[in-house]
Amino acid sequence: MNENGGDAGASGRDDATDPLAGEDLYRVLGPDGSPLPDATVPDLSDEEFRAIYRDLVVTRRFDERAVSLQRQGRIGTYAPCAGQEGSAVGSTHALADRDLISYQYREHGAVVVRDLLSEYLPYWMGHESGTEAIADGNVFPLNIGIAAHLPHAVGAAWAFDYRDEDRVVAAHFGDGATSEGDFHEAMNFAGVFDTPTLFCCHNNGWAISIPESRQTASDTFARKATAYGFDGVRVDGMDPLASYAVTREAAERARGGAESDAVPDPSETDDAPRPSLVEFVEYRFGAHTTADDPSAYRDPDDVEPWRALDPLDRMEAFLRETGRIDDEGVAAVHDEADDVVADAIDFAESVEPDPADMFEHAYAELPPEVRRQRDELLAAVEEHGEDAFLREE
Ligand SMILES: Cc1ncc(C[n+]2csc(CCOP(=O)(O)OP(=O)(O)O)c2C)c(N)n1
Ligand SMILES: [Mg+2]
Repeated sequence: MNENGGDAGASGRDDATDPLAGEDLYRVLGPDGSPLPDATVPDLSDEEFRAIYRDLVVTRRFDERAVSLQRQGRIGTYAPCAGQEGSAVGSTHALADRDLISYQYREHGAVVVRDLLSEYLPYWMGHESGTEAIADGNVFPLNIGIAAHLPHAVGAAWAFDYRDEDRVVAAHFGDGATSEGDFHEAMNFAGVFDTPTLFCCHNNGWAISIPESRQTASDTFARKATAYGFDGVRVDGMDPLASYAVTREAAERARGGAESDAVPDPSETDDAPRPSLVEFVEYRFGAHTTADDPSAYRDPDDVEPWRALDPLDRMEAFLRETGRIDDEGVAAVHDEADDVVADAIDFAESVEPDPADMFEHAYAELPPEVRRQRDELLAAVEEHGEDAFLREE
């Protein structure tokens, strides 16, 4: 026991610096980035480990710049992800490029792994092209209507199965989304029809100002899978390697095999394809969105303990400790991240939107009333040019 009454963490660190100490969840790295004594480190090449770190750093840099761009009026409302990069990046590295990602609005790391930052950033500037382009990288447009994407994600997974395509769908959503009917309908359908779906629940403790304790009376979100007849697993979502291992295992199960023994699989039955629920336990360091002030509902001091689990620091420490990166390598990754994000911003700011785009993508054929509105807009642009959009003083 230490002076705070807790046992020292398995990493040798004091529990007081580990908000997940004592939690029953899957971990590879301790808070200080050292592999835990009994952990199985995923069998990846040096390049793959470094690529995970690089994507974490790019995602963090993107996040910092996006918040700054919003403050300058250069993008619209933005949902920061700092603190949650480990789960989005680690889980996406565990998928094949052909696998589909369907996400809420905070898992930007998945888009970074798919190398789609330039294509994606225009979305946050209000350009429809930002959602259209990422579809080419097997990423569904992000979804703000909470949980509404989950039945679609299950439908896509069912279609892959039906067509005998070896593809799975990783559907990301928050703890708050689990209170929506769509979540339950999607989980139920996936369980009954064995769709190759990975339900990735990002439990960051909050749904805007609603704490986890008011979201559910279940002791964990992972447990909810039991009611639908498949497995749920809890993982440290701020540990990129644990997030990788658990997603890898879930993807293999969804494909109808369970080759990896990295994560204990309580079912261990046959090789029938099965969906899974993965609860990534994590924390958002910043505001819900740039329109939110978290000090209205949480004590800023509550955030500090979670910074000890920063996924970037842990991955960097792991790479250093295992001789996979040095000061020079770390500096090079940061320089590259600065450049990648700066290029994405330059690209996004060069997009010249066509106002008529706002009528695209919702309907294959425009209903008469919407067509009339589009024609009116086009006529106004024709007559007044850009001035058609200026408000009269
Ligand atoms: C159907 C629906 N209801 C309410 C909202 C308003 N809303 C936006 S974000 C949010 C909280 C979602 O919390 P969670 O699923 O935990 O995701 P997080 O923001 O924490 O990543 C709510 C209620 C919405 N967008 N859609
Ligand atoms: Mg949440």
